[in-house]
Formats: sequence, structure tokens, C-alpha cells
Amino acid sequence: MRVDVVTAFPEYFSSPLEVSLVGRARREGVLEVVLHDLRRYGKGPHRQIDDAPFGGGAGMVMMVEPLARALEPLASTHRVLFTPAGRPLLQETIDRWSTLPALTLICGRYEGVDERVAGHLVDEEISLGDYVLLGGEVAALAVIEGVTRLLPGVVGNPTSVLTESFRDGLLEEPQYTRPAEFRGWRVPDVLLSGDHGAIARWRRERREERTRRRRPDLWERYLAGGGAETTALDPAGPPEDSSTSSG
Ligand code: JF5
Repeated sequence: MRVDVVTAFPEYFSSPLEVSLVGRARREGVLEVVLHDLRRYGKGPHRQIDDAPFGGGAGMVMMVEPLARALEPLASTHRVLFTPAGRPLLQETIDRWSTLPALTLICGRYEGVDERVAGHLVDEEISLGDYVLLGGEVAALAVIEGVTRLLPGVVGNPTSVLTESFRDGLLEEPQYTRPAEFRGWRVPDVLLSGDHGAIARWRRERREERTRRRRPDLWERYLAGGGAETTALDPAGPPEDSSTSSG
């Protein structure tokens, strides 16, 4: 997969693209990232990329022309502009993008981006979350990480299974590793019991409790979708419905 990034700060991406699984995916050729320095397309001797807003007001707005010129060779790719005014980034968004041959990530900056960019030069406007950053660079890196872990061969584990836990609509359960006791802080006894049924029930209960308390929005959707009735409690899956099976 190829990811193009349009940014006024290409050096922002140096280390994050070198280390960890993203770095390895790039070295192995599974992922290609091409950085485009927006300043190269800036106006005049100062390579200007922003200007004062029409109608007045504080701050500066990213100009349409530098972005238009930077995006010209990328017109055949799926182009995403990061802005707090976009639709929220979800796992399903990343799943969808991870199957594309080419994705372009455009990093907004300043107090905004000339609306003609969103209107004529991009396919989607996306927000990383309900907070304001200085630029879209962190959002672009979040997408690169999210997409990379779904590319074939990047994560040893079958990733479809990992993403599945998010798709069933619950937060993850608490996890523990050795030692079983540290400073008197004990790992829950059930996890040491060897009783796989009890462990599966405990995990499901912790996931439900966590989701109900921390994410009432996800909890409502989970209940509306049938809750545990429609998701497998154990790897064998739910029992068959005798009224619809052939036997
Ligand atoms: C930006 C105008 C872009 O702040 C963000 C952002 C927050 N969630 N997702 C993106 O991007 C930088 C600021 C102002 C456009």
C-alpha cells in the first residue's frame, strides 16, 4: 500500500516512520510512505501557504493554491483532509482505507483550511477526535499506524481476529502477566484457576462493566444490537438454533 502525506512539517514524521512495525513494514516494502512538503508549493519568495481570512477574524487560513498544486499528481488516490470539523475516525474507517492501493493524508494547520479544498480537492474530511490540535500530523500518524497493523504479514497474529474484538462493540478486559503478586497487588484469582469457562465469563463481565461505565455510547449500541446473545462467549461459538438448522 502507498500512503502520500501532504504537510508543512515533513520532518515531524521522521522517527515515527522509522521505528516499530511501521518502520519494518516500510523496510519490507509492504508499506510505502511519500512525504510532500507543502512549502514547495507555497506562493512567492517566502513560499507562503496561509493568509488572513476573508470577512475578518483572528488567525490564518491555509490557501487553496499550494494544496491544489501539491494534490494535482494525487488526484487518482483517496484523499483525506484532517480537521476537527470532519466526521469522526472509526475502526471501520481504517478497515476500509487499509484495502486501498493508495491513500493521501492532508494535514490541515493554522485556524483552518480554505473551504474550496474540502469542496473540490478531497474525498473525505475526518477528525481524530473532539479536541483541537496544532495540525493534522498526529491524525495522519494515527491512520498510518492503524492501517499498517492491518496490512498482510505485518502483525504475526491474524489481525482480523484482533480487530474483531472492537467490532463486537465492547472495550477490552483488563490484562495481567507475571508476577502473580507485585507490592501486594494481586492478579485476580480466577485467571490463575485454569477454569477456562470461568475465565471466559469473567472476561466478558469485565468488558461489559468497563463499557457500561466508561462508554455509555458504545454500551447503548451493544444492547441495541442484542448484547452477548449475538457474540460468541467461547471460541466454539453460540449453540445452533434447532428451528433453523437442517438437523
Ligand atoms: C487542524 C484546522 C486542521 O486539530 C486537528 C484535528 C483534531 N482532530 N482531528 C484533527 O487538526 C488540525 C486545526 C485547524 C484544520
